[in-house]
Amino acid sequence: MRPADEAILVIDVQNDFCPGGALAVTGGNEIVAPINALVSEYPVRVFTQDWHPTGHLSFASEHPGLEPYSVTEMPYGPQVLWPDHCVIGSDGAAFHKALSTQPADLIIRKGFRREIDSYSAFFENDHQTPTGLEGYLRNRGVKKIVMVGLATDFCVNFSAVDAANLGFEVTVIESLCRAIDLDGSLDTARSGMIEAGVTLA
Ligand code: VGL
Ligand code: ZN
Repeated sequence: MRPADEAILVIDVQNDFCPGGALAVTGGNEIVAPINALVSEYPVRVFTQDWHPTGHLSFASEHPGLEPYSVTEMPYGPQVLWPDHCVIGSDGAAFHKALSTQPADLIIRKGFRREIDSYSAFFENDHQTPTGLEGYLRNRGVKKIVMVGLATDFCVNFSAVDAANLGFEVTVIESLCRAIDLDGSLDTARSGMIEAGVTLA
């Protein structure tokens, strides 16, 4: 078992981000078995779930004339418009069926307000509204966080940068993540994470 101040954060390993899903990430399913094995080594285990109401404003379908994967301006800044995905209660929002979720201490859901997206497990996309995860981890004495999951360049990236800025020591295990890679977004994400002091392993 790893030391008591180390947590693993398993990000958005959900059907819609795996092959066959609404916002499929290539190879998303390949990381499930090795993540299951790694989780058991950590004393603190948190999983996240992207969890949107129908009609979420990150869905291109709510913006007539705009296509999925285009970018629009929201009150909180630029927002990529996605295919409808991870709708609350849908099969797409469920965890991949081979992911062992029983070991999770906490499952945190994000993106549940129609007007604002939340890539990060720590703050919504206004970079101000907290999800509560920071308090949970601090209360449990966590200092170091290892992150795995989907997608490297969106939810993993935003979570890692926020956690580093909050003062946690963060490692992203890239081999246990998969990326969407829109217009070079993976390279941008990698540079941003490195700049924030995240270790890419
Ligand atoms: C994600 C796009 C939209 C992610 C979530 O989990 O990386 N990406 N919602
Ligand atoms: Zn989403």
